[in-house]
Amino acid sequence: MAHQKHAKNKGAQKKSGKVPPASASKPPLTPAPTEQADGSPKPTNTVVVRKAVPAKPAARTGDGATSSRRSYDIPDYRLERPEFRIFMSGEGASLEYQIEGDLSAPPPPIRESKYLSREQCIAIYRWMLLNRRMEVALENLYKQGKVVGGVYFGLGQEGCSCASAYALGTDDWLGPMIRNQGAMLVRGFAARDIMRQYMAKGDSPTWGRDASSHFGDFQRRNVCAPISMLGELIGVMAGVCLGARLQGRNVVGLTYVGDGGQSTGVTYESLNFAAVQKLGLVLVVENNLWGYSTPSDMQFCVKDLAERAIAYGIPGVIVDGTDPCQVYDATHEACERARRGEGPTLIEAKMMRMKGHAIHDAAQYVPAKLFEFWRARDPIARFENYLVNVKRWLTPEADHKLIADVERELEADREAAVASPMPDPETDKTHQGVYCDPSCHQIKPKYGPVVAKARKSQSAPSKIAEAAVHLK
Ligand SMILES: Cc1ncc(C[n+]2csc(CCOP(=O)(O)OP(=O)(O)O)c2C)c(N)n1
Ligand SMILES: [Mg+2]
Repeated sequence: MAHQKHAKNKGAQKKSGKVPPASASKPPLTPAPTEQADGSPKPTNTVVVRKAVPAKPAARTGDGATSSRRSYDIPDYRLERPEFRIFMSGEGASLEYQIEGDLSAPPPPIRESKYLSREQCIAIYRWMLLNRRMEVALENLYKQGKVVGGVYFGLGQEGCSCASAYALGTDDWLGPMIRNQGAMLVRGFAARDIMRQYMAKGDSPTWGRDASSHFGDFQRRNVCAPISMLGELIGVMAGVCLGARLQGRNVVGLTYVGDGGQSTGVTYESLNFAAVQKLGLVLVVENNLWGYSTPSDMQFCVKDLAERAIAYGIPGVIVDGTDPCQVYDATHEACERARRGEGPTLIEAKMMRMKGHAIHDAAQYVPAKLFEFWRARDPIARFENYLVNVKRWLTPEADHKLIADVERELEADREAAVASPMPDPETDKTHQGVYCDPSCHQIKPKYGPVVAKARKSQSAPSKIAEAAVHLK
């Protein structure tokens, strides 16, 4: 959400509805008009990911000099743009975060998707339900002492995880982070695999050798395992796209980084590399307002993280991360762009981390009013209302049946996962190795022989050819 970074700008923004220039060096953004006067979605409105390019040079200024100010286009598809800020107050034992702003608005409607059919919307809703129910089951397993290590939750972020992964094609790649367990489900991992992994079972994806969601599947599902060092996965996914291109294909590499993680140096290096090489990276910046106990207002000074796209020279777009239709449309268009070889897209998904960082964190530092505000924007409840009452694509009976089916499936998976054996060091000799050695397996190109040829580009062809040769 476009939370208020500086209280002094507040009045100006409210009046004009536009973001005022923060300083002479920061060009003003011009959000695209996306809604009707009453805030409801325009039926014909489409999510168009536009490149953050400078608009025409500004007209002459009054004193006769030509202004060198440029403006950039960052589409913002949300149907509400909450304005508030979180700040620290008090000292010593009474130090706390407080919130300032209007939190009284009713939750916005779901924006109609330009691409999703009735069946696809229901499929995403089902994934979101499974995502949530699985995390509830994991919390209970943890409390029963069955989980080895911690548990991470994506509560409130299910729409973002599931709808973004749903936009991928079979040939595309996913690089999820710890909160994207919904994306893992959509990509074909069963809930029982994820639960086994958390319990370090012998038949879990890593045979009990690694914790939480640190597993992937290069062979069948095209999933890179999450990397805990924040931002590192972006470079890996850029590498996946580059590797595929050298084998003659443009694939999508969808990955995620948080509002905290995007501050790392490697995020800049990787995204810049992907931009220069026009790799098919789709980066969802999950701005869930907190990085551990640091609010985003104390993490960065730009108003919206999508603005960072301008500096990379790639398209940036803002969506409501609690609205699966917005997330899907923006990701879908970014994927199409990636497959056409046009390069990366940065999607900022604004939402709220509705639990602590992990299960050990009660998130008492979060102002209660903020939780209340976002609870009313629960992605599952709002999408359910959209499907049942707005679109009437699900009857209440069909909805109850779908929920019961998900619960039944989940319960069967939970039982199977609990019944799985722990690894046995005596008998499990084939799975002892943590690292591969040269005799372990052959690493082969996935798509075919490496073809070193210059990428088509209007700008700097010699530089690009050089890069391709160098990387060969
Ligand atoms: C490079 C790096 N620095 C610090 C950490 C420790 N750390 C793990 S998660 C986290 C907070 C992440 O916040 P954010 O990126 O906003 O993601 P969220 O947890 O909100 O999804 C931190 C600081 C890390 N894993 N890697
Ligand atoms: Mg965060």
